[in-house]
Amino acid sequence: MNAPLQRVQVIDSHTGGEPTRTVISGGPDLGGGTVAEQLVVFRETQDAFRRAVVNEPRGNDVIVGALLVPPSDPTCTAGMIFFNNVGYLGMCGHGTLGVIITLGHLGRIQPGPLSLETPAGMVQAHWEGGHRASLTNVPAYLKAQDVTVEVPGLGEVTGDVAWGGNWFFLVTRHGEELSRANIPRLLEVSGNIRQAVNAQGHPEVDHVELFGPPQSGGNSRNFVLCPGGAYDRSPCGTGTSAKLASLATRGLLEPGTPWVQESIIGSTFTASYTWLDREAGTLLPRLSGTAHVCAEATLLLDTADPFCWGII
Ligand code: PYC
Repeated sequence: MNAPLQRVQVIDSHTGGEPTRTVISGGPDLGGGTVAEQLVVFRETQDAFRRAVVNEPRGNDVIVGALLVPPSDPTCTAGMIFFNNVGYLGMCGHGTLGVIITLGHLGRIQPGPLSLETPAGMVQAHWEGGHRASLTNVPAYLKAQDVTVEVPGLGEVTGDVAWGGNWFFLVTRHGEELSRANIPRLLEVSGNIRQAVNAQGHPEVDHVELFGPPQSGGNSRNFVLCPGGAYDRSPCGTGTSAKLASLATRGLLEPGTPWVQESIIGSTFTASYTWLDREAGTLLPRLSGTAHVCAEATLLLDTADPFCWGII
């Protein structure tokens, strides 16, 4: 007799074009504890589930998964573990906005404030009702300013290493045009930059963010290379937070002043910050953006399927 199918209920949303697949039931029991502890169990014992949800044939390289888990802090509405085609994210800004809009769609939250627990820490958020939500991210900071690396085919490239919930290398002077037509070239260039940054003293960096002039009335346009080789269709919440850390530390943006970050496809996040500890250079980024639900689905996991656990 065939083994019964495992049914996994998901809601797909997109935040400024960047997809989030939220697992609302049928996921693994990770045994409780903090969300950081549950991530360890997920990674060590249930990694096949990650692949089954976001990799082909059910998913693709762009989708970020969000597993809802019990929070350890009773004041939190939910815990969230974000994952992608190659692993796990400490935090995800677009994903958090997607989860909030999904929870609203399910009737599990009312407009107003809510707290969410992630492996990188607590996130305070606010659902406006409808499609707009905002969040105060985990603390961001600039780790290393003006790091110069030698990139094969490009020469010397200088950027900042910053944390915004994930690690970023932020580059303003790169000589590339930030347009959709140029995306294949931007993927190649940013991939080469990441390799050079990793090899030259910063193995933690897994996202590369290129900046250019605004094209839709914002302050700046970006292109963000994600860990699994896809580019972020949204302006990247953690990347925008890292950018705020860079601007704030350089004295280029005052606390509370809005910074409108455009993505490579023209979607926007509005961001600002307050200092958490000015001496230590840590700040609290606040981000606001819109997300839309676009599918309710049941994934079927059939262990007789040779690609049940995703194409690696
Ligand atoms: O919005 O933080 C973000 C994010 C990280 C990777 C893709 N999006």
